[in-house]
Amino acid sequence: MSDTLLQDVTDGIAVLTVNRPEALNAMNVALLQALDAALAALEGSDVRAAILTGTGKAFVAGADIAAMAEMSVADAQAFSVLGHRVARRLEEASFPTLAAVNGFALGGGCELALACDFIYASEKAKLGLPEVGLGVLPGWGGTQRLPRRVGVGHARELIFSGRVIDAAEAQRIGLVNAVFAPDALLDAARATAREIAAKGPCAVRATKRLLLEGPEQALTEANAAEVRAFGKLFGTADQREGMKAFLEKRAPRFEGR
Ligand code: DAK
Repeated sequence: MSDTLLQDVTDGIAVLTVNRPEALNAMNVALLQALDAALAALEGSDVRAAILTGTGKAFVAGADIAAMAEMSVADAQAFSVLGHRVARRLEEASFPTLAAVNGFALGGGCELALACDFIYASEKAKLGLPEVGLGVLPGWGGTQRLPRRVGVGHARELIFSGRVIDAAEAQRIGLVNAVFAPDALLDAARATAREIAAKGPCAVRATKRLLLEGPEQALTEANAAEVRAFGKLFGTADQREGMKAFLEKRAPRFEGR
């Protein structure tokens, strides 16, 4: 783990904290590589939920503009590919990922939050995709994930204007699920992560995949995938334990297999 990315794993919940406050946690290549490696390492571990957050007054204030300013076309493409890979890791992780947006989540920072399964925000959060003001465009999936999250109308307005919105507005349009006092944000994220972690991991994992892949499929195909996934869970110890525990009126002890 690098100094600029802190990691804590407690009781099956990973908290990844971007820790480059002097640059408002702007993402450079080294930081993206550290996040990529950390997320890769969590796969296959017993982690059941992960929280992404930042140190100081920013979640992530975007891709590192100072680093990007000098990039060639080839460098920029490689940077975009790396950012996309990290976003995909958050989105396709075998456990739910939650962005705890503690402050600025701009540009690439907003895009990383959008790649998480859902977003909680502090009352101090500011979110937006201001790239067009820099003469570029959201390069880590923002043009695709923002409309899927908030609808095309809000996405077009935010991306074309580059406007930065506060937490209340972000909640109103469905970009963030809930808003908390700054001191309460991480506790709230952990509490939800604990709720998730207590559920059947095989079921949560299968559900995450259906939710991710379904919108790309025809409804009949997506429903057929749900039927297959539902049946498959009956081959897991989690399903037997979950139902047995209910019938025995006790809490289940899931093993994720
Ligand atoms: N990059 C680098 N440094 C940054 C930064 C960033 N995104 N954001 C802030 N910083 C640095 C500031 O330069 C300053 O450094 P020093 O001057 O102290 O050395 C320090 O963080 C503190 O920032 P401020 O002094 O500006 O703090 P304020 O509270 O006054 O203002 C702010 C906070 C968030 C409003 C302001 O810092 C700001 O506007 N930052 C830029 C936000 C932004 O535009 N973010 C989007 C970045 S563009 C692509 C790949 C990726 C992307 C696009 C294309 N391809 C390759 C296709 C993604 C692009 C982006 O994310």
